[in-house]
Amino acid sequence: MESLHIHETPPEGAAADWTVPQDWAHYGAEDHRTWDRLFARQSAQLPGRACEAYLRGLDVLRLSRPGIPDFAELSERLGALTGWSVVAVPGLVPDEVFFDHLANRRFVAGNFIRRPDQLDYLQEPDVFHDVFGHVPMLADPVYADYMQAYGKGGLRSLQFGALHKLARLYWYTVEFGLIEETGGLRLFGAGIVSSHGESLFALDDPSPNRIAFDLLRVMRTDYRIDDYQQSYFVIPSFEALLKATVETDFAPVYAALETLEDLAPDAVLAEDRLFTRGT
Ligand code: HBI
Ligand code: FE
Repeated sequence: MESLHIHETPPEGAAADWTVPQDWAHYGAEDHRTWDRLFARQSAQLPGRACEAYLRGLDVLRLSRPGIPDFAELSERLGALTGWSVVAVPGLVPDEVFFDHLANRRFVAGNFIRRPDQLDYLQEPDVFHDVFGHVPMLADPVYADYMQAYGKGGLRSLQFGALHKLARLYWYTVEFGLIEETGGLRLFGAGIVSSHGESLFALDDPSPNRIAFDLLRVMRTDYRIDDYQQSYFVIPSFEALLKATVETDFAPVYAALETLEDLAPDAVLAEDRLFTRGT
């Protein structure tokens, strides 16, 4: 496994935009078996936990077919729904490359899968995290718009030197977001839905805070990348999330953030609207 460093130039065999051929034929039987094991385990526990849009995406993209999906086939189905395509990359790509792909409705997905001994945690996003975790949501038109808006915002944030603030928005929504539905809180963050333990912990465990989403609050809040989250943010709808991103002029938001101190992942403020206060 290569370390979690981001190369300055595209690795051997990658294009200038860091994409590589998925080369679906290169996967071995063990790779497909790992996908099937992860898929079976997660899809058994997501009904009643994942949000409606996620479950719909899983269904309409026919991701339950055995084996690692072929990105070309997947992109045809996804493209017809929301104009998004799935392109293969060898691992984490530099932020500005990542944002440019999102801004052009291309989702970058790792072309490798974790080893059987890494079933429960790996550092870099592999094809299971990216395709099982992120792609079903891209079949939802409103979320598809949000992801493109995020990419465009990311490119703009580079001019303000505010990437790390905007990365928190990605972290607390796209990776670890919760949404309020009639049946209760539901998962939509890819990091949660693709995780065996966290897809239970994020909804059931009393220890994390569950706080109503607020753009500035999220962009002030630091996060940890190596453990379950200490706080989850809850959006009322994807329309609200899209609105908060496309209708906001981020210049004053970045200016305001300069005057507000960062918050620890487990912080709770008096003005927070809490669904649950963590233990
Ligand atoms: N690269 N391949 C890949 N996948 C990601 O999710 C990703 C990335 N580079 C940067 C990144 N995510 C985050 O820093 C975003 O917040 C920008
Ligand atoms: Fe991810």
